[in-house]
Amino acid sequence: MARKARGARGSSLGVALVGTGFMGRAHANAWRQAPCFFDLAPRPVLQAVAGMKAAPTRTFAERWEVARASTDWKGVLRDPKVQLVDVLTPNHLHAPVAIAALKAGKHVACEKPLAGTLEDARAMAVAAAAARGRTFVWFNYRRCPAIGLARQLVREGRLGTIRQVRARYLQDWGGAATPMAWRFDAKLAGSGAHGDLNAHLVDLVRFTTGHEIAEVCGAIEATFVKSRRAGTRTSASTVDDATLFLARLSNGATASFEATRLATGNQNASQLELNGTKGSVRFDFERMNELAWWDHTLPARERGWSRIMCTDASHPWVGAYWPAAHLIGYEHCFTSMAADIARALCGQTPVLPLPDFADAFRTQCVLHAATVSARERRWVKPAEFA
Ligand code: SOE
Repeated sequence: MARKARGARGSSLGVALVGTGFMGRAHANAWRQAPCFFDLAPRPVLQAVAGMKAAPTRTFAERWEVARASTDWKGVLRDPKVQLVDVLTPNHLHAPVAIAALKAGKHVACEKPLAGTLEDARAMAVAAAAARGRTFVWFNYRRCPAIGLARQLVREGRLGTIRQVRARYLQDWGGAATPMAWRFDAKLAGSGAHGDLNAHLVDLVRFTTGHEIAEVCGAIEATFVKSRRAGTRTSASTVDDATLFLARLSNGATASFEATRLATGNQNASQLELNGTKGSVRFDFERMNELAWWDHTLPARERGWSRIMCTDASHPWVGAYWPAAHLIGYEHCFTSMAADIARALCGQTPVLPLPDFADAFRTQCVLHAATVSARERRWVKPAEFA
């Protein structure tokens, strides 16, 4: 049953960040920018940030104008000025922080993947179902205008029936030269490229096509770099560098997924292609302002790929930013998401649907099914784990 959002206090939405790394900066920027570009009442206000070490957390708070810095995230959850807790920690801490925040009556926005493991993700989904607060998961690429347009075209029937989907997320992390970090430790991250990058792809396929992933097969995972420099020592790198799998969608379409951190020559190539009976679309994050569109209903002599600049005010979120063809970037996806979360919390409809813990748990079941498929070499239905 849908629960009514509790909204925010007065005219501001107090936000606490838990985490100060790359995502800490991306989110601090988003919460600050959102009310500048979008008409938001209540306005998000950064009330607190919790980090591991006092001095860098204080520096973070000064730079991003956060009211209070703390090394005690539990204390931050007790702060009455905080209505929403934004969880930006390594993956193994998503569950304890998010569940405690929900129990404290807060709304929670959590970085993707929902968790490092299926068990943690399930506990988060269960806690969310019982909580008064709303939940959100930062699948930020849903908020690329080109992805939004792809979803709209699919829903308007312009692609006809989706028959094939190709999803690839290719990064190059520099192989063994890259030192040890939490993202290479299975105890902290859960998985490597799979949870980090396939999580985005699975979410994007579900979001754009509107179909669930019914079955997974043919999965393969590989760890090529098995140890990394950690200061003067070496440490075992225990996550996958690449994971690939095949799938069948709930409408019978076929899909392929590939996530890798070792694709030399590719930096942040998150790519999606949907082929339907009436048309196709292609997206590549490295050219994020564009959507390629093939209209198969045209006479054969007129068919060809067209490049749509998704920078018109008629494209999702774009009207809030710059005039046509004045490009937007990575950070705008986060800003648009912060604005949509603020809207959702005061009972307004976000521009396009936001993922919550229940939704992200379905994505986590697909990731888990792929891991089981790779390890047991068999077809697996994600619904088995739901
Ligand atoms: C690193 O692989 C990373 O920052 C991911 O964690 C993000 O989710 C992705 O958007 C960009 O790459």
